[in-house]
Amino acid sequence: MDKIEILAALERKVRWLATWMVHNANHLRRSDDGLKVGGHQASSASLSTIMTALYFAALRPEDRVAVKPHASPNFHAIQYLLGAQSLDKIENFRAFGGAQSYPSRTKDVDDVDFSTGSVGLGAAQTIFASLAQDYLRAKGLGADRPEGKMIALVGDAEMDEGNIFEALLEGWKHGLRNTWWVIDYNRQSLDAVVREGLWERFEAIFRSFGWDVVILKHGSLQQAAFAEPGGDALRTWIDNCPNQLYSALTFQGGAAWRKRLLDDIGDQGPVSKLIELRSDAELAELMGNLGGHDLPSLLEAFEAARSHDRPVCFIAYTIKGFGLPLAGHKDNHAGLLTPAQVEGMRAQMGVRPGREWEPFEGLAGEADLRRFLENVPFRARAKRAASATVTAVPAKLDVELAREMSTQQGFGLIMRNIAKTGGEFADRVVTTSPDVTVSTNLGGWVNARSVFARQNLADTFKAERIPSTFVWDASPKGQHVELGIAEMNLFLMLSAFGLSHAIFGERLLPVGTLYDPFIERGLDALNYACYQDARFILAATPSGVTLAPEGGAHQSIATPLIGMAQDGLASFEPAFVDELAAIMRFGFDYIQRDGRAEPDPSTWLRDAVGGSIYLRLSTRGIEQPQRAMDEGLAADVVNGGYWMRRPGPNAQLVIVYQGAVAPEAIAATGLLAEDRRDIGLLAVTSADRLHAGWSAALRAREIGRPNATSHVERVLSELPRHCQIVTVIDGHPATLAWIGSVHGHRTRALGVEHFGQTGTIADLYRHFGIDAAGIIRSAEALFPGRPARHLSVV
Ligand SMILES: Cc1ncc(C[n+]2csc(CCOP(=O)(O)OP(=O)(O)O)c2C)c(N)n1
Ligand SMILES: [Mg+2]
Repeated sequence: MDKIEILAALERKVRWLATWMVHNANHLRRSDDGLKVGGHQASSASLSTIMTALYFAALRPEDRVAVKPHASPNFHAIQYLLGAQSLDKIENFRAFGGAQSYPSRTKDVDDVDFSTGSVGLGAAQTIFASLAQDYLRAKGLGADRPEGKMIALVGDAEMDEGNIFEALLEGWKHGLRNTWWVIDYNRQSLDAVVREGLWERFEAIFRSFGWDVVILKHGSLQQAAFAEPGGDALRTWIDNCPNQLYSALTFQGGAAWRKRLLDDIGDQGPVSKLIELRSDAELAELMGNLGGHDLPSLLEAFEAARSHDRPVCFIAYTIKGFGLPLAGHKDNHAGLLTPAQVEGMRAQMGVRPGREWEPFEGLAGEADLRRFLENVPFRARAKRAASATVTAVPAKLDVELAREMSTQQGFGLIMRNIAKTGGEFADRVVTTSPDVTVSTNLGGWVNARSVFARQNLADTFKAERIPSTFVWDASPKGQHVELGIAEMNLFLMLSAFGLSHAIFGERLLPVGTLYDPFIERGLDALNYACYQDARFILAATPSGVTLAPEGGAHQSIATPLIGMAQDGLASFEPAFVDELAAIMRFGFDYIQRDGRAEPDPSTWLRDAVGGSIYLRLSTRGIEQPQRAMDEGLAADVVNGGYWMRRPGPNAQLVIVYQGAVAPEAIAATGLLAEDRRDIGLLAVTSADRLHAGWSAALRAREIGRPNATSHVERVLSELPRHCQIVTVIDGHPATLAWIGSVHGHRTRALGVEHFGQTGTIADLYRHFGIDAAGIIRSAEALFPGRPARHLSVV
């Protein structure tokens, strides 16, 4: 068998296995509960040829692929044939513990490079992965590994996602290399058939961003037919055929093709012979032989693109549902083959009942196929997944404390000091920001470590000796990647750089900054970054209403809840800079952990596993406490909270605060203490971690570990029964409202619930009732009849 014959056999096998996988999941395994999940048989089949050409021939082990989410069945089938996926997993496709419906780095076992599912993100991630590869090369890191291609298999309707265009523009700015996007141009989306002539838009877009564009429209069968007498007429007919009609005729098959072609061009001389020479089946094969289903064309195109490093967009014409009875039908996205149709396909594929999963069932030349599979270049390296050693983090991060300062200021100083201290740790840090580098206080770091670019770019202002606080020299040595404003790109960048250890085998410690409210702009990309276990520190500032007069429109309310709810992200909101230094020290270590250990018995947090870090910071300057940050306090800060003022044995009231409202909480506590001597003040640095530990400990006790206790349970354990709690945050009050449930204390939760009011911080805190007077008012409402004596003071 020659290579093309072998690949053709493998393509049929991939198509069969993918179809059977979905059929098994829907009709056989789940027959008892009647649950039918979307088909994806059509979406998979559309890419079966392209993925066969890639995985079994064109890919090299160093290449990385973002697979179109709905082609997941193909992916698992291919990995199964390559010996990297188990039968058990694909038999349980989409079931608990089985292969995932969309390829997942963290949930699948078969060598997924990028998790996809939310369309648009996988494609864009390849651009930033490519940038990460260039960044490492520029630093001489990982130079012993060959450069890989970062490849995305992209649906044509997926191209509607705006984040794709943001990423293309960013890629262009950074001189993108080694990136291939293969657009699965099946001219169908989920609902319908796409607009005519979309490929021309795609071509123009990619060319304008500096990409090569390769259009794979006609396969080799079609090209041969075009060379026959009458071939020109056929070609013209195909090129002018509307997408809807092509799809409909594909669905109807050979006889319909014949009728339509003869009706339309049958009177045009030799072309009728060209048509008549072919049987219905041959005619259907010819008309379905689009570039994306033609192995020789695909291999040639991929090989040609391997010879240079320019980014390439392949627009590959395909048929959604290729080779399946639902091919081309506009409703086929969630369509499933009926059991009868699967039986028809089984017969066509020569698969005997009970042998559906056997790799070589129904294929001739098993020995050739086996040999071929053993020598597939993609599998040449046994383990494609990489890992990197942990970069040691200094025992303490230095920061000069002023009497009054903000956490954003502290962040800038800590970063600048890391830059100055130097060493391996500082060298592995890479920062990035979507055009808010200066306004989030990264300027000091950038001045010390400079901006990254593959070529040297001088800062003209500096060269012209024009005084400026910031130096924007760029060079391959630079450690700051400056991005355009698109926040989606920030999170994609953190995702790609935050997977450097796992993808390129080199540790990077990415730190990204943005304005807190704009987390919401990039939230899906943040979610996917965490989902694929990328590791980074996110510093979001300013936050809450603390930007005050400047920014009614820049306020963030929901972000503390996002921080709590986002899996894989430990969120912190320190009030003071010494707390921030302790948290960042922990954070740089935490983002490098990948243990699978038991939860920490003192907090019930999964700290050995690690994750990413979110710091919600503020521009509000507040008076700093004069204290030593000893180990005990630092541990409490990292665990999520500590007593700023320990409650007495008869405490009737405890005030709990998180973040920049510390001065208000402290003032209210002081005033209330006149009458309520046992009052306590709890400083919360991470509602997220307190809550996570608490629910983990609850679960542990419920399943028979009676001694499991979390940090917050311990901290609040001394409160007498009758004690009541007022919580306060410059953010949504629900962030801390749960705290009363820990031991059953009545709680009033204060915070911000409305967006966009401008004013000074004092105006706004008063307006939302989170100033000292507001806290006291709420405390008094809990104890009617005992007004605080000094209320008039505030
Ligand atoms: C962000 C996001 N929005 C919506 C969806 C739901 N969805 C899944 S596939 C799809 C259409 C995809 O069409 P296309 O990219 O052309 O792929 P094809 O199905 O043709 O293979 C949609 C809307 C999704 N997965 N992600
Ligand atoms: Mg499509």
